[in-house]
Amino acid sequence: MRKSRRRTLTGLLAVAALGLTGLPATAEQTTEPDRRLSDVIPAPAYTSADHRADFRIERHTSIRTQPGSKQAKRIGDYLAGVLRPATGYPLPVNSGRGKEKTISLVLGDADRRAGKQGYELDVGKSRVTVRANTPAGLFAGTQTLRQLLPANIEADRVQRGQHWTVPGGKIVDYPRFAYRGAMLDLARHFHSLDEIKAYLDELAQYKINYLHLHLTDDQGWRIQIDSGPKLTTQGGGPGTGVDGEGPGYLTKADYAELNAYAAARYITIVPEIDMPGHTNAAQSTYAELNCDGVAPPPRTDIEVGYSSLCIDDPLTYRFVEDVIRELAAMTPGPYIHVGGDEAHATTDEDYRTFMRKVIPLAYKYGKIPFGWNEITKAAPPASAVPQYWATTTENADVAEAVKRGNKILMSPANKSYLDMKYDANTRLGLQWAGFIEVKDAYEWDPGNHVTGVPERAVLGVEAPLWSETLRTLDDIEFMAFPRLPAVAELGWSPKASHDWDSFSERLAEQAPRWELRGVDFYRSPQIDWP
Ligand code: NGO
Repeated sequence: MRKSRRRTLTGLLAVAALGLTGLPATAEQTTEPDRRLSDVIPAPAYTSADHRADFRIERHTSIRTQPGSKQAKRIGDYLAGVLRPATGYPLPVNSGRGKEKTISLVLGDADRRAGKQGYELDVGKSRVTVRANTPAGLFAGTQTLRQLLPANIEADRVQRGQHWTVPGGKIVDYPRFAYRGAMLDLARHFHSLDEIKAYLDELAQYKINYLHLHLTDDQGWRIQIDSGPKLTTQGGGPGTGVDGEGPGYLTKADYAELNAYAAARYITIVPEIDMPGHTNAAQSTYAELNCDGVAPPPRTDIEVGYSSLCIDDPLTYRFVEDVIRELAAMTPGPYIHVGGDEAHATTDEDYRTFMRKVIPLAYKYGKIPFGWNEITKAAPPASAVPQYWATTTENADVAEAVKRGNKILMSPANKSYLDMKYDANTRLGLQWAGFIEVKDAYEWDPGNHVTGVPERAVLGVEAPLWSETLRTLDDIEFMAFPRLPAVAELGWSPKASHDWDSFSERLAEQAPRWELRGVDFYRSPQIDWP
């Protein structure tokens, strides 16, 4: 039904453009299909429409935020910043006269179901109220409001003649899983501060609340560590990265800036130092990190599984502790990822020895460790988070970890890896875990994917993006969109709302928004794009 509505309107637009209707030239912009409260990604938990209560943002609309709350004010400013360019309206925050139509951002007393991350959105004729128990919930609610406006709201210039209507009614919304993540690999190719910020801007709109940064690997070391200055100047310097084309690193100041930028979008950074394998960048920089004391040459190929820190050498643990101490000190979030994947050059016994020394170091510096699912072999404490990246739906070690109380982060490579090619013709990406079309990324259930890992044992979902084949922000965007919103919906929306037809229609409506924001994306043949 909705498709035919869109087609009719497209026809109307074409006629209007030809000037055959006698409508003023600007009228074509006002004929965008009405949006519905449920036309949002991720799908809201509960909506109830009231067609007589549509709200229209007008020249004199103002934004009011919870008195006394700096965070609410900051969210109001962020929202105003999003709405001003296309509307051209002043949208004052907390300085209107009080009689005008308002968008109110209220903290406290939200519906109990909203919990710590959800919100209530009430749209009436003269007021929109977003209400939440926490600033994170309030921010999430404003992201919904953004998507409820016509796509042109994303334009960076005033859209004359456009009516800025929000559909009337009520939403109560909250996430299925507490953790909804994306991951970016800075080691294979460094991505600049501005590129990471641009990615954060997009993630925030889909209620992603964690960004995991893969900071070190065989090909490069991308985070400043004062106790090992050559890690970045040499290990992240000129010639590093796949094909020697991805040099660069984050200074501590960059990293602080990034954390603040993420925090303003209610996103927490999870930094990863991969070990005991994937360590060639460090070992080719500091010879003493090798058992034989000889530094191997730097690597710019994409082989995996050949490097290992020297498990029996106390110096290894002094190095690791220095790194974890410094990283913990500069990381405001609760987590540090210690890697642990593909340690094929380390025996199982050595792997356990290593992890049993390293995991406590994370706790020692006040952080909860994450590790790729191999970490379950070392039986980490129940609060540690194994990240499932395997392509199988059976994994005895992970099922055992669940019995011991660990919650699992789900990012199966054959479902949620954004670096897998869409199909055989995709010019970027890898294919070791198979092709992943949008529908493949959407059609799986994180709460029932691995035997022995039921919904209650799932912390959330993550969509990792490895950078072996990526260079630019366009490359990142092309692989992330439209699959990232699919994973975001799996992480946020109630299982009962899961529906490919609905999702694919809502996804199609994101396209004009991406175009207006200059976000590159893959025009999957599975979607009926406008
Ligand atoms: C694997 C491997 C990474 C690769 C990635 C490419 C994990 C956890 N380890 O995922 O080193 O970059 O695949 O898809």
